[in-house]
Amino acid sequence: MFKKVIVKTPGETYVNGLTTSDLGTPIYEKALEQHASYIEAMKTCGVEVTVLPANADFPDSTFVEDTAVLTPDFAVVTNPGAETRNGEIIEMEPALKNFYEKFYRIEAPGTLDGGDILQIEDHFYIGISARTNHEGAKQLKQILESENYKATIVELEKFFHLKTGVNYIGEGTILVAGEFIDHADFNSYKKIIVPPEEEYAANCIRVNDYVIIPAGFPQTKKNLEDAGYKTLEVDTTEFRKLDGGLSCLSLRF
Ligand code: CIR
Repeated sequence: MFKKVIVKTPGETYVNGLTTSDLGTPIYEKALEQHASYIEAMKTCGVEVTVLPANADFPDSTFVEDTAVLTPDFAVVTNPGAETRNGEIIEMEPALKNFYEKFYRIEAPGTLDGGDILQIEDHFYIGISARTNHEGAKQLKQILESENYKATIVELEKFFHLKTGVNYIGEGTILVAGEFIDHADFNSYKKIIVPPEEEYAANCIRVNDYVIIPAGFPQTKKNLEDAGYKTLEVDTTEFRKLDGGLSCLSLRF
């Protein structure tokens, strides 16, 4: 069960954020509307939402997931791999101090984005990507193992972040796409396969009784509902334009 989430309002510089997509420039007003719908969906799931104010100095800072890895007992402040995003942690750490006493930090030369960290019960999977390097992954693995969690490092081939392609939706089940469908590290889990034309929908989040899914992916919605999950759709077109998905927009704990 999650009780709380932290989100951050997109700033007016959001439209200048990083992207690898060719989907065009986000429309700021629409991003604000979609962000508000995301907060409403979270409230429907029964969590208390802390909304941090926008910071126009960091265009990508609405993607708060990348700044921390949270467990019930401690927080790990990451060291985000994109230079223009690295300073986002300076604002996040004081915000987390309202909820946590015990902190760890990923230190340079280690880099790590929260989007590369997938928790499945007491087992964390740490993706090596363009943002998370081996040193950052090694540091996080050591922290987690010292706290009695399991940790496995996973090399990414194509996906942007680990959770771009694989997410845990509870009951021993993962939602999985592309290179992770037959990946040895995930073979022990039940799988709901996301078809190639809906690959973006692999980034769904289970929040208490619901799976929040991006709007416009009917096959994945059906597959989830057929498997017994209750879904809530949120429109994310303006976040997708900057490589962002549903998980990126919150820290859940
Ligand atoms: C970036 O390139 O960092 C942002 N435009 C997107 C971050 C997405 N975050 C995530 O998947 N956790």
